[in-house]
Amino acid sequence: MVNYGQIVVGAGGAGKTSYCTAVQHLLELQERERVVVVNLDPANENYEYECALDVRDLVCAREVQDNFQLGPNGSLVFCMEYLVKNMDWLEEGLRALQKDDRGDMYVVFDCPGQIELFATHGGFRKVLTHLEKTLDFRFVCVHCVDVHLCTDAGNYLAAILLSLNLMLNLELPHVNVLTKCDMIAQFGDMAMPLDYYLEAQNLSHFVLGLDVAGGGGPGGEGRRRTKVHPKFTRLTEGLCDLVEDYALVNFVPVAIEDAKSMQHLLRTLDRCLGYVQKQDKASQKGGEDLQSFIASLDAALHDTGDGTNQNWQEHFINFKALTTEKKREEPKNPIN
Ligand SMILES: Nc1nc2c(ncn2[C@@H]2O[C@H](COP(=O)(O)OP(=O)(O)OP(=O)(O)O)[C@@H](O)[C@H]2O)c(=O)[nH]1
Ligand SMILES: [Mg+2]
Repeated sequence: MVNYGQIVVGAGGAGKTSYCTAVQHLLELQERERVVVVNLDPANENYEYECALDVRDLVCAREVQDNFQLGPNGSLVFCMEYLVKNMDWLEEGLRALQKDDRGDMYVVFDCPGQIELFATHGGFRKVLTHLEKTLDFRFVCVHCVDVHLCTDAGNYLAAILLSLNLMLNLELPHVNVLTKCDMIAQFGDMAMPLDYYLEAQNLSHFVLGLDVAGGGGPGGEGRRRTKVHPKFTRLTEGLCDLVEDYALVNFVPVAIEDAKSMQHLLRTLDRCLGYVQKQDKASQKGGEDLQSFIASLDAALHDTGDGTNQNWQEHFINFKALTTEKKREEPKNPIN
């Protein structure tokens, strides 16, 4: 039996917890085999998903902070090291979940936003290796990046470098996700079309043509050429070349309320995990409705080709307009 796991990481506030809620919702709608969400963030006190296993039952960041007089970051490092020492707790918890149901498990792991825990700290990789060995897990890393970072060339390059760092440290199949793409309509005219940011190619011209030292605001206003030291320019050029030469980084756009973008991402993750959905559940009661639901999502992906050559920017702008329209239509004080 193989178990499948999404390791959802990303900087603080990138949208990891919201993504976990959305993915649980969509996968349950699709009646996918035994989807569970596990909270691995010892500081996570607000989540809307149904949590099957919570690391805070083992170690809680708030208590660590109070008991050991540590700051918020130090307490998270402590919690991670505590988890590494007690990885049997996680293994047993997952094993217990497995016993409830005989099928394969599909687990979404909601991780802390302190990205150093994954980018430089080696402990988490040990936990993953342990689960791979004992519970036959196949993992994929879902790296969430707030789309807002695209409004600043320097931040965008930093996100790409962080992605490479995570690939090196976690050694997992890796998918970068641009989150909150419904917000791009609010950024006005971005310096480049969304597709450019998704592909992460031909970077030098963009990054060096703009203010790499920061200051570029949404919509491009405030962007300016600043005089930077030639050494800094060469370093930036070198980093851009590195990213382009290896072509390891690209992004998948997502807005959690947009089923089409979520389905597109899930298809990508399925390919990385080697996941094939069993048909038996779907063919039971309600199977036809379910199949047509999935088919309609897939059809939406395929309406302009293979689902990857779409104009996502336009799609998200239309999506935003549609949801705003819908909200306006809803009565402010509904009378029951
Ligand atoms: N518009 C929009 N907002 C989103 C989306 N995804 C997340 N958000 C918002 O982004 C904010 C942060 O989301 P979280 O899910 O808490 O982010 P996180 O990465 O788990 O944050 P930490 O756990 O604190 O690191 C929340 O206000 C969410 O409502 C999205 O697709 N669209
Ligand atoms: Mg979170």
